[in-house]
Amino acid sequence: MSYGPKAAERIAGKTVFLTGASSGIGQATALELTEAAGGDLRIILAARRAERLEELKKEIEKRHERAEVLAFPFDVSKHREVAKTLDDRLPKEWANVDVLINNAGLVYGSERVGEYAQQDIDGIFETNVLGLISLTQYFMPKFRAQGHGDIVNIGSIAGLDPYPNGSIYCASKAAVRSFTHSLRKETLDTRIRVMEVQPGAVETEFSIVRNRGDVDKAKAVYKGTEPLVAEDIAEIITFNLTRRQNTVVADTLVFPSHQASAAHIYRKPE
Ligand code: NDP
Ligand code: 8X3
Repeated sequence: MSYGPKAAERIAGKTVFLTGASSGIGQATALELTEAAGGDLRIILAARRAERLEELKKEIEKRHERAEVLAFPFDVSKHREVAKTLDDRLPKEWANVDVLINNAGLVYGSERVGEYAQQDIDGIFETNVLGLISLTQYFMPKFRAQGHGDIVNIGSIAGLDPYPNGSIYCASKAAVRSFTHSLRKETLDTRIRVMEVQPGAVETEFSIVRNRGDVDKAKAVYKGTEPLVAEDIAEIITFNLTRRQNTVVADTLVFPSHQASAAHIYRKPE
């Protein structure tokens, strides 16, 4: 896919820190961004599942001899430890990051308020909100010092259009939205670009995690619909990151063509 004549040179040589790289949108973004840079990219793949990261690292290196890839097993939900983990474990030669993609995120269950397990509420907020904030806190002073940096936060239609039985996840994505756009307003006097991408329905492992490993239930969510695939969002993230320095694609709401809001999804009758 071509992102325009200058896209490759705009991303080439950059160092990217990408969370949620072991699956779905993150995995697809790692592949798409490296491709867009013609392989001239340094990318840190962060997620909890180390084997998946190693597999993706091998795949990228097989496709692009020039690419430099660091598999970085990392639990973003341990938000109080983020700064220490990165200081201790991120090799010096990987410390100068140009692009932070806060993509890791999840939801457990579809409960009503009053029925949520505290552990699930904590897990959702620690991953989607507190982890994202801690990573951003960690990189912002570095971005300010180096005079540039791109941050892409993955929000959701759920952050704009809350729905029943999704209160905790919706609230977490509304928090991502507020945090992202406050930060953007704080950086207007810098060359730091802050962007939010808000997908609608994308078929990934997200639904399996939401349905606590029940694959049939996860698949049923998309019955009669044609959801987006991870690569669709990876293309949007890559497009946004390969615009001219003075261009900030601050907000991107992306649906499959038959979806208009969280609840308005056309389903083909059986
Ligand atoms: P996947 O379940 O396929 O991927 C989620 C990724 O997040 C995995 O790589 C997972 O890795 C990582 N992750 C989860 N918890 C942690 C953690 N504690 N520390 C580090 N990494 C973690 O789902 P998607 O690709 O769909 O989700 C990506 C983002 O897109 C999420 O923020 C999600 O909220 C958002 N989104 C998804 C939509 C959809 O319909 N799919 C729609 C709108 C937004 P691991 O388990 O190895 O740690
Ligand atoms: C995931 C999309 O609508 O299931 O963010 O919440 S939705």
